Amino acid sequence: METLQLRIEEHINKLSHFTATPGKGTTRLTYSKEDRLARNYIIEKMKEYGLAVSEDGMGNIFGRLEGTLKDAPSVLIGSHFDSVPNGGSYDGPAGVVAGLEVAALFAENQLTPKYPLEIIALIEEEGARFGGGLMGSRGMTGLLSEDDFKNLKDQNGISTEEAMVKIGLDSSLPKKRDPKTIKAFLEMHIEQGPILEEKDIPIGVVEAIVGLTQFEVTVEGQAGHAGTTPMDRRSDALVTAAKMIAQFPGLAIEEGEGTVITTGQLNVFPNGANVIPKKTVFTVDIRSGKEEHIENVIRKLNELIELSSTNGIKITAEQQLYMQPKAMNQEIVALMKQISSELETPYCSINSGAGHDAMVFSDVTAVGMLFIPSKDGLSHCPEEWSDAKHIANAIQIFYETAKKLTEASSND
Ligand code: HGY
Ligand code: MN
Ligand code: MN
Repeated sequence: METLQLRIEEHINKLSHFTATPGKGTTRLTYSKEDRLARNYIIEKMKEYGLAVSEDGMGNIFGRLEGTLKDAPSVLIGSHFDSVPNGGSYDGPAGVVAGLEVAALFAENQLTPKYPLEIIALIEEEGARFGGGLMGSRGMTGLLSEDDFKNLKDQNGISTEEAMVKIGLDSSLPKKRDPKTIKAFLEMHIEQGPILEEKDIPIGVVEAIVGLTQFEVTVEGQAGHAGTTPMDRRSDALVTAAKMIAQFPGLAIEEGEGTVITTGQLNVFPNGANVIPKKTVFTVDIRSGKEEHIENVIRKLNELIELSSTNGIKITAEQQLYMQPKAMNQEIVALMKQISSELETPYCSINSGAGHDAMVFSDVTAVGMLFIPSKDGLSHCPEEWSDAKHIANAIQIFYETAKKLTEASSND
């Protein structure tokens, strides 16, 4: 197997060890000790590949290859390196590895870019620790303000800044980045669905990313004794939540056109087998290719909240994230399709049902995204797997794309 694929497998394998749940998938929460171990590895590789390393005030990692043009905007290539709980080894890290290996190819071929090349490893894309998600890119583009960042706390009440200090990060560093310093952002990601594998096509050129919103809903009732409280005298927060959640799939199916809705998190308080639940907190994740469908489902969710707030039950909903559907930059899409053809790598156009940092950066710069096949279409689970040869395909396409976008030339 060629050395590039071996290096890719080595990177993925090494990063997959930095997990809080060994043997049960990747659990790498932002600013955890597993974050620190993965960060050390990424920084070590950036330095090995000749990049100048820096971190910003949220802990995003940048590996920079200086360009010959003074004060020129950079071409960024990368993805995130946090994970969902018990997730896979490729969601995020595959894109960071792709960036690292493009930098390695620049070094191997002694290329000097006119526009700087920056490899980027982003934090808290999944939102598994602080909620919402896309935190690293939203902080860089100003979509997440300094105050909002500081006010974020995890489920144990630990703030972002406290957690950063614990792993030696400096939250006083700048967070928002001047959009004029970015020329383009390229992200490679696993498809996380079945399309490319079923079509047996190694590369998906992403045309658009669905819009998405996330809510945290809190249902408050009255705790009580499971044995002595008559059924007609209860304000049961879990029964109310369950009745609401059972109706969510119908809202998305009614909306149609690929609209989806998911409750991934549900916490019960005080969570005693013989205690009527006083409070439940659950998440609602709504996505669609068209914004009108998202807005319709939000309206129906609010109507359901209204209807369910009876018999001593109080319900509040906090919107943690709202992103409109985003189209990728058509010039970069066309360039990557042309390069794929020149490299004789089959490709197809594809849309993303998953959210990505690329959708945030598309507000401020030209963005391009490539997908590679996911085995059995699985992701966000330990079974997640992609072939190193597919990652190598994407690296070759990004390498040629980055050469053009940075106007690199060989200095031999
Ligand atoms: O939820 C998503 O679409 C992504 O995995 N953060
Ligand atoms: Mn993910
Ligand atoms: Mn991801």
